[in-house]
Amino acid sequence: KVKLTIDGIEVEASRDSTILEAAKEVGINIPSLCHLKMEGIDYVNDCASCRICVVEVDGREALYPSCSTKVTEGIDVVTNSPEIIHVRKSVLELILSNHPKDCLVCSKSGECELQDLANHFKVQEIKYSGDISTFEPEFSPSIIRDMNKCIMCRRCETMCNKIQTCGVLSAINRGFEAVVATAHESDLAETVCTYCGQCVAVCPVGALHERDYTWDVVKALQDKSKKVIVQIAPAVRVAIGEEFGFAPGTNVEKKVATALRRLGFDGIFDTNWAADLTIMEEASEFKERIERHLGGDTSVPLPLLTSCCPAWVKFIEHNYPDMLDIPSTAKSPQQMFSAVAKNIWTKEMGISREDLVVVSIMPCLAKKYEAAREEFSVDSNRDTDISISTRELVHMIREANLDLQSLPESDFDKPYGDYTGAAVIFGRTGGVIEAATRTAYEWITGDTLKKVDFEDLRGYEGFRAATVKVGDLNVRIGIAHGLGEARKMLDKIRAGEEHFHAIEIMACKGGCVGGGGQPYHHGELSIIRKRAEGLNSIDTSMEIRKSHENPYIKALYEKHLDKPYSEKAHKLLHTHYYS
Ligand code: HC1
Ligand code: SF4
Repeated sequence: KVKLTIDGIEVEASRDSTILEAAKEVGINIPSLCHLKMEGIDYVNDCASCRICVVEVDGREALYPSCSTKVTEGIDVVTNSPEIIHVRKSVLELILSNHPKDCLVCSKSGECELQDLANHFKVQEIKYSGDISTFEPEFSPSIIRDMNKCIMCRRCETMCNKIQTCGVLSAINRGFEAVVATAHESDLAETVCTYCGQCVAVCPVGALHERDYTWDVVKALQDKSKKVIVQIAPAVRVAIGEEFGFAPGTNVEKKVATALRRLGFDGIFDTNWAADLTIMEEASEFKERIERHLGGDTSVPLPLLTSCCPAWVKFIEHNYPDMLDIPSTAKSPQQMFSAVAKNIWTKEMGISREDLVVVSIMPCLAKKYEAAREEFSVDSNRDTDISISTRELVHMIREANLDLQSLPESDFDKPYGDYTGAAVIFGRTGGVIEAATRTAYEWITGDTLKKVDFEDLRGYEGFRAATVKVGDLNVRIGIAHGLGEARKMLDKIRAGEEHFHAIEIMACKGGCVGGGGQPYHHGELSIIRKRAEGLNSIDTSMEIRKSHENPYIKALYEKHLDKPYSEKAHKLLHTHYYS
């Protein structure tokens, strides 16, 4: 520990902390635009590029960036002298001089950290006029990059290269030409970008944002010749409330159901229902693979990798083409739901697939890309027509003058609205594999589980492993969240240093609760954990907590698909991967 003073307050701080961190400990929040540290994970963006966080040390004339200057014994720090405030304001004015002045119509308006600071420092005129950067905005299926708004904070670069290890973004050029670009300045769609959206989640301004499809949903809802149904993902229900004054982790699904009904959807369904269906297929595949393996067939690929996260699917396709035999061929819940809706529900309703529009509400930006993958269309008619993020749904709800706080609760529609506890935990790290284990355990052993909670599979370690006893079998399970952690795991498996029977990978920290389409959490990992705990509470409150006991899933198999992993189930519910 070292002792120092900050703005006249005596502070004790650990030797390796920065001035910015030591000040925060005593309630002094030094502003910054580039600094971002996510507690508990190895994410620190401390390139000190914005210079907003400068402070005075021991009365010296030179100012120091507090985000990258370590505390030392006995120093006297001033964070708020009139000179420093003047410098901060000037830096802001300089940033704004090379920034579009379209705040009112910017996608990030109201959530932009630059806008907040300009307001905070009462910047009321743009002092410096003249040329500004002109870059063409770039559209991908999931993400829009508008580099005119980039302030070169480099958060996206750190996230993409160091945390997600995707290596898509890096800063090039100088002056007005300086920009964060992809290799050869190609479009994102031509790179190895996974659309995980984590760069969007940390961008402080409107340079990176989701491709917004809310207007397509509004148009579909107005088209009286179409039936429009909606599915909501597990992680949405414990995060969307944050935008309407609920604490993170509060389950507001029944209020969301009412909001969706008032928006005019013809069927309010739940991706959770399809998560139960996914488990029927994944657990069957796991049982088959492990039994064949134990029977001596070493050609059976192990481990089985759960297959719901489209960002890691793209990641493994680009980076581990030699390992494409390990993912389960089961489609993701989003795509299973839509395949059932377009192929079975339409028949029951007596309508054509062209007359049905399936909308998904996802915590994820990669789901937009997944929905657009060619294999999920029939004659250009997609299974999932439109995928929007949690944030986009917030906008739709507000535009329609609805407020979740005061809306009454209502239920999801049948038959695709009922789910089990196993389904809802899909939205947090370790949840998919825990759900699959509950079912696979009972199918392999023929016994009823006494305790469905597999505590050993829980936690927030980026890459963790546990051995679960399934009858006489010791099943080794690996879990990774965050693509950098996934890379560590896959490298070890490829090198023969780790052997698992089953693994789960989620591209985002915490799993889907930390998805790139969720309300911004500003690096607060505690918010992501509260959302995950919210899902766990829903699970424990449910009467049925195993996917194979969902009566609506059983009915689907009886009526339309014979049994799990049957030929009919394969045709409708399984997919393939491309190298
Ligand atoms: Fe997810 Fe999934 S859990 S991928 O994390 O398997 O997005 O929430 O919808 O499809 O169910 C996301 C969440 C989501 C799918 C499910
Ligand atoms: Fe990198 Fe993910 Fe952003 Fe793509 S979406 S640029 S992979 S952080």
